[in-house]
Amino acid sequence: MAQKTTLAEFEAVFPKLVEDLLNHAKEYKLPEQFVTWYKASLNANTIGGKCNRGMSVPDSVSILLDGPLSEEQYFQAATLGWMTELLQAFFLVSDDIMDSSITRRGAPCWYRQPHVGMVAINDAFMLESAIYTLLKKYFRSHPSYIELVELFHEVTLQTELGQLCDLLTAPEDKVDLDNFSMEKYKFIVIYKTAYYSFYLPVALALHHQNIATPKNLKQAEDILIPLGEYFQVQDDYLDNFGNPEHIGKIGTDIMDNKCSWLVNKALENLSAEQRKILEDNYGRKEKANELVVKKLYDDLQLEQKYKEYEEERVSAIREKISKVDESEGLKMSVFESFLNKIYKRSK
Ligand code: DMA
Ligand code: MG
Ligand code: MG
Ligand code: MG
Repeated sequence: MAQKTTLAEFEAVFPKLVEDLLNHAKEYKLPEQFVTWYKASLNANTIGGKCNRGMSVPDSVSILLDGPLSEEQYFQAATLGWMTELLQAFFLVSDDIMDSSITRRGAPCWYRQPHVGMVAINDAFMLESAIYTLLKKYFRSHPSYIELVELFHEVTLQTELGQLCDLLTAPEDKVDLDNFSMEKYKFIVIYKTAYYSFYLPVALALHHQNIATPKNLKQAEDILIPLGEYFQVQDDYLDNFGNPEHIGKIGTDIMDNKCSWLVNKALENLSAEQRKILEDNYGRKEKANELVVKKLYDDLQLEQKYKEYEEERVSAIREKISKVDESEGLKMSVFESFLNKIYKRSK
């Protein structure tokens, strides 16, 4: 029987990894003051989230092995999980600067904390480097070492391509609703979110178990990309309809002129008059404009439309999961477990 990890168990691994990273920096004779800074950045930016991505690595490995993990297996799988969380930390620190966000995980975004400012950009790079330091330390002699390195590199590029499209579709100085479409939306979210959040943890688990065959990787991608797309639609829904205290961040998509799921859904359902209202108020920096758009979203019953979308997507994904071919060691429950973590999430 597979065993599910707990957040406490997973978080208990992190201090050892921080120690490894700091020791590595100390080998370069990094002065103590900067070691302290690196430590603060690692802890502030990597800890405190839900760790859905990270915990999915040990959870998936346990499902693949169909049994509880030994201490050594758990440490290895959790270390790979923490690398996905470091990648996430790197993206979030940068994303919050690019999106001019205010809060993250219930605290001011890292770049907005006292004495941090644009040092956050370099901190983001260091969070990324930490992945490769840990990979080398713990997986240098793993038969899939180079595949692991390449996987992180490729998924990073995919995410950056998604972020590029996300940003260029949302110019700060020019609102053009014709620029948005569900087709463009789909591309943006698959790249900026689905690969690193969903494909990566499962691909890591497959490599860890040496069963990352082309067929298994392809099956994983075919399910996890739509799952990741659904996850980002939830994120966009929560940006407007979620409770900031509960989700730990204040939504910025309307003011940021984002090609969000909600604005695309609105565009499918607008009267000419409502389109004019949207044009005049979307992507503006004033709270009053944002409120007009929020009101429009309510008038268009987007909350209801989101709920319909959710049910439709989830049944389609469940259908796909039921068709997984397990002959090369992959298991349907890897995907069921991941889906259950996010279905109807409110944060
Ligand atoms: C998230 O997009 C994508 C990445 C790569 C962090 P987002 O800006 O909607 O995320 P959030 O709502 O968490 O700022
Ligand atoms: Mg953001
Ligand atoms: Mg963003
Ligand atoms: Mg968002």
